[in-house]
Amino acid sequence: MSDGRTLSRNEAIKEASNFLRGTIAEGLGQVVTGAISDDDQQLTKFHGIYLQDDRDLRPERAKQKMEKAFIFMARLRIPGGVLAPEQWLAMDAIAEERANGTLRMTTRQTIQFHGIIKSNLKPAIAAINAALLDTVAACGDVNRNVICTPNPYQSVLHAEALKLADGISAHLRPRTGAYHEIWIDGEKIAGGEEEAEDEPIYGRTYMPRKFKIAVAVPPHNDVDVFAHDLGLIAMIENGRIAGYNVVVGGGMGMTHGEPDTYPRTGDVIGFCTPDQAIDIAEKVVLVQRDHGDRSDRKHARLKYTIDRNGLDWFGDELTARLGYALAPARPFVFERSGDPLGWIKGDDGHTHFTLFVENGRVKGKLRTALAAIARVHTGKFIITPNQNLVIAGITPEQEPLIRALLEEHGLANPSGGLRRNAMACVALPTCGLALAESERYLPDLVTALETALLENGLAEDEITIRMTGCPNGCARPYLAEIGLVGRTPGVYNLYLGGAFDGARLNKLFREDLQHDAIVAALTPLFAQYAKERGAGEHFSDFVIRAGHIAPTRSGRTFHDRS
Ligand code: SRM
Ligand code: SF4
Repeated sequence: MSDGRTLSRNEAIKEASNFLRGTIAEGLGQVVTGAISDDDQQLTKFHGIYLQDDRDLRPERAKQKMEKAFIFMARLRIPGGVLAPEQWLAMDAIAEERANGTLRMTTRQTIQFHGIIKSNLKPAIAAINAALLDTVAACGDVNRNVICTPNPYQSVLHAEALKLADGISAHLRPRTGAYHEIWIDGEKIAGGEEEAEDEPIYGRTYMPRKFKIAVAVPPHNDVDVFAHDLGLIAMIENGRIAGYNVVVGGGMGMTHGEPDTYPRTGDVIGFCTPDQAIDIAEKVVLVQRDHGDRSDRKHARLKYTIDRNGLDWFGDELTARLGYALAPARPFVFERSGDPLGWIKGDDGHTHFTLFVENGRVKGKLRTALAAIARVHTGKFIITPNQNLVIAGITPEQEPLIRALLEEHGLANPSGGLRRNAMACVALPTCGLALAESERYLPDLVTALETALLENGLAEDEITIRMTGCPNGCARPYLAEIGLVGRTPGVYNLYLGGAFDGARLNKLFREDLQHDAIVAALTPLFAQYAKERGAGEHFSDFVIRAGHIAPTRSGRTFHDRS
């Protein structure tokens, strides 16, 4: 869809790229610079790779008239976040040998490596390939890592949901041979799908913009299903997945000062049987491929395609491509977003431990501890969509050993309901789009807020808080009860009223706050909440009931402040 308007520059880059090759291979060989060309920077995203620079070093490098401290970020594709312990160990080694010594678990259940210098990039990707993993389509205008309620070992229902996530991921994976040609020198990944020099689903210019899919298993909305272009909510009836409710048109990103950009919660449009789900994913992708805005990347996501044309139009387009209509949506209840932390027992008698990892950053002692567990663990490591880690499938025989290792390394979930539900995006120093700190600041802000919570007897209350360094929404801040979005260094907008179950967006409460002002704005609300809340009433529902903020009922009314 371009309506005669000029296509965006990225469309030309994709078209001319020969299925995502561009001049990446040549650029990697150029030793005079740590960077690659502008056009290739757009193309490497489809291979899961970003050119970044260490922004902490920018002033000093500029003073010395040196080129920026260029580094690459590489993001894995791990549908459902499931890794074998050996794969974890392999990633741990890559972090040490080829990146900045950290593993960064993301809000889409995968791992990012930061700080890879150019000469380390190919060896890093080759090592990822050797561990039977890849970075294909982890970024770029394609279907991204498919996320799924973590822990397929919890029950057969969870396992079935993961199978669907895997199936969708494989079905929508780009078919170009460019990835293996460039990074693995033509070698094919063991067990990988056949490559073909055609893109039967995407075509030469792929999607207008990124596309995201999540599979949820109620009562946990731990994937934030309403934040996705396409969400599938498992409908459990008589102990089995009878099918999935289909949700379309969710997304988070917006731009400060541009009200025609906004976060949006997806709409539930119907129900499908399990065997229809992959077909539905493909056809939703095709509608967006053909009707998404290819002129203005700020309006190119499915949420805008739907708001521009209407939900009925979208339903008709989908039905026409499917050749059948979706059944009416079925009732469902979500109890919460985020991760329930700690120990649970699965249906098969195995136990699972969900460990809180502050902002998903695995480094130092935590890295050492997790590697020690990976060396003896016989189950899986599962990254959650909330940057945490499940040590899953622990046998009764192994449980004492894993418990001992957790204790020996001091790995326990933190006290504090706010901290346990806190999430921050990466932001500085690697993210080129960051306007303010996020990962490096949120822990301190939570500490400051904990004082007010403790004074009001709310220390262990579960309240969600999410921060991002810019309005793109990478930690899904607009679905948090307390959302903080960076404006400029040290300055944030404060959003309130996002539902605890992730079904309602929040709304702007105060603009341009610095640290003390954020604490000052929230402290009286905590005090009033402690005194006046109803039984079981969440903080966000309370601030709406008490009249502090209006509820946001749709993406289009997100910016209305009445
Ligand atoms: Fe994101 C761009 C990090 C999840 C919306 N995101 C970026 C980039 C690549 C910056 C860039 O384009 O130069 C960030 C890299 C920072 C760094 O140094 O690592 C980045 N996004 C992240 C991660 C690592 C945040 C985290 O702390 O975990 C998440 C990686 C997910 C993954 O593994 O695939 C991450 N990003 C998200 C999410 C949440 C989600 O997908 O559930 C969103 C909001 C949902 C959505 O897409 O609507 C999100 N990221 C964006 C956007 C805005 C998109 C939009 O429609 O407006 C951008 C900017 C862009 O695409 O132009 C962006
Ligand atoms: Fe970077 Fe903004 Fe995403 Fe944070 S929200 S990682 S600052 S793009």
